[in-house]
Amino acid sequence: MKVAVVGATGLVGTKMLQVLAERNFPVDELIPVASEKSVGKEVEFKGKKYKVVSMQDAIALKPAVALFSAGGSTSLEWAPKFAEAGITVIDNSSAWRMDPAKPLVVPEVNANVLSADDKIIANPNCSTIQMVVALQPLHKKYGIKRVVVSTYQSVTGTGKKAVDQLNNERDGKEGEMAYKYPIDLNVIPQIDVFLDNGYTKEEMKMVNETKKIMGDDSIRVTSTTVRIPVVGGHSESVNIEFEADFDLAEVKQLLSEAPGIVVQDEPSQQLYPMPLWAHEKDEVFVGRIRRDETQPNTLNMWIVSDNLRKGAATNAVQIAEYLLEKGILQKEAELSAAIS
Ligand code: 11C
Repeated sequence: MKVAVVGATGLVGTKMLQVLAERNFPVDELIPVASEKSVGKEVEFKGKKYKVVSMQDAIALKPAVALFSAGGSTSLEWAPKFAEAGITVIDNSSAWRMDPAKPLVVPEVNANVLSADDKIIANPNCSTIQMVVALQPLHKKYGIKRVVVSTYQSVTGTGKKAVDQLNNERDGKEGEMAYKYPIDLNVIPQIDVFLDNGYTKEEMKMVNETKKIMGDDSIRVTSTTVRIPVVGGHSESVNIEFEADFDLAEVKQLLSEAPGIVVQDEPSQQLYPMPLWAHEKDEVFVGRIRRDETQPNTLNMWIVSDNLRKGAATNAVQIAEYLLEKGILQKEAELSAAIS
């Protein structure tokens, strides 16, 4: 099948190519797409070189699916054009996430909302994805009332410019600043811009996207999102209040049996999730699972995942895999082959 990756030269786009190859997604022809200044450059996929093409050329090539990671404004402009041409778009930007007519999907949680009619499917924010994967099995069993989350987010969430800033600071070199402040040897309690309510956009994404993905507006979420000088993944300290009481051993059991989760929780061995270990892995790692002793029915845990993989590329590819498994993408591929 023909697969387009829009934003193929960026950090997430590059990871999408890597994940498509690793998971053996059936790509017969790759169509790498990027901004005009990258058209003609080459990207490598499974040992073959492919030339980067423009948006318009990509549509004319009629891929069955296009994985977009090219920013919100590009998505707003181009995703509908791809969709009108019958191409299923899986979009990693925030452009369509809260559109009630577009599904926002984490396959372990709500793949069931997808249907053949969905031509633009939104991939959630990285810090939301890893949290809902871990919340879902517990919500099903005990009912979540309220979540208090604080994040410790990798600079890779900002993009290459931020990774360069961190490396330059470590090497004592001058360079472009992705952040207003130094990030090495620092912690910045701001991710994305501030909104009128005093929260950042990243914090409100965690609040609103969680409710939409979990299909439950009654879940109350409050969030503080923080950037730290790390590259391997995002970490989250999460405090969860349930409707019903829980058994701690059962919580650990539910998490360890849930899809996409690895429990790393052995205090006696000092075993807990860390970005150092989560880096380049597809799973969501959960540890430090313990009762909040200050109020009933409340749990604390620590969640870590590679934000470029499960938080972006892997989740997008898993959505494509689900569509393939359900026979939705094959039909589209056959249709576009018949048209061209
Ligand atoms: C960060 N979570 O770590 C952001 C990056 O809405 O997809 C992803 C932004 C998004 O900075």
